[in-house]
Amino acid sequence: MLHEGCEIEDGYRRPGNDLINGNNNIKNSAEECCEDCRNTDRCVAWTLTPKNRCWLKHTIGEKRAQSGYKTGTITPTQPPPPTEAPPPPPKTEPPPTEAPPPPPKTEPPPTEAPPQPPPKTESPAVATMIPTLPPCEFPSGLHNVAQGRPTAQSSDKSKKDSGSENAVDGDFNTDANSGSCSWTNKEYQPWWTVDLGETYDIYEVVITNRQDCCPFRLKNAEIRVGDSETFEDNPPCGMMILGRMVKENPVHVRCGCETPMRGRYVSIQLIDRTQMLTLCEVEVMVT
Ligand SMILES: [Ca+2]
Repeated sequence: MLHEGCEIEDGYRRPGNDLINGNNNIKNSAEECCEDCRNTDRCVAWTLTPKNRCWLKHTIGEKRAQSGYKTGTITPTQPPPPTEAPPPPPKTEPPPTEAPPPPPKTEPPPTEAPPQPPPKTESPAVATMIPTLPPCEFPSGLHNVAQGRPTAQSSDKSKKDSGSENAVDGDFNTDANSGSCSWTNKEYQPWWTVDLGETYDIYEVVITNRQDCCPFRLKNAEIRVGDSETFEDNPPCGMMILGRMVKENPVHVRCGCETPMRGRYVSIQLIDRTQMLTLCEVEVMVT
């Protein structure tokens, strides 16, 4: 049923992991945006910007007041009952009044396939469930254009040499107390941005993470690239920095392989977390 379960929260937006980039998903109303979310697999929340950009999310972030924005979460509809249930066997005792709902399924049931005959030759490796990026050959001549450019961040950690400019000072020292790393206070969804001065074809962002302590604090970092000074309006570059990525140093986040992302502004933000954001060096690799 149209718009069922679409409760609109006017004057709010909702961060969260993007499923659909709103810059490429214009909707004329909050109802349409919500309906789009309901019709999109894995979508659990949506936000419509004042420019009618409909962002679909696969995680539900904390609601934040912002005028002109509309947001909502999706009320899951009950799965339809089986079309033809077999008649219950006669029982003397009455059936239970309400059966517990079935547990939510994250994956569709496997389709029935006939049993495979034993392979005659060596079978190929079984695909792993861990998402991995296919190999990528970047064009030659990639170079960093972030060094020395103007930066900003959500806050400067007090009593530390913590300025946002430390992340583009060309010093790759990984000790956060060395004065070579940007460092915010512990806060909800801290962010850092750099203005590259002009629009570039961006292939990769390389982050030198702190190594003196706590590299895991970079977990759930989302990078965005685009021409909007309001970084949240720019599309995400690659995947969020998750699990094992924070153990690597530097952390490479691919924005595009054959097709780069274009943008003047690059941002890094911790999503759905209250944490400090520390960046010892950020390189933005362009052709
Ligand atoms: Ca540095």
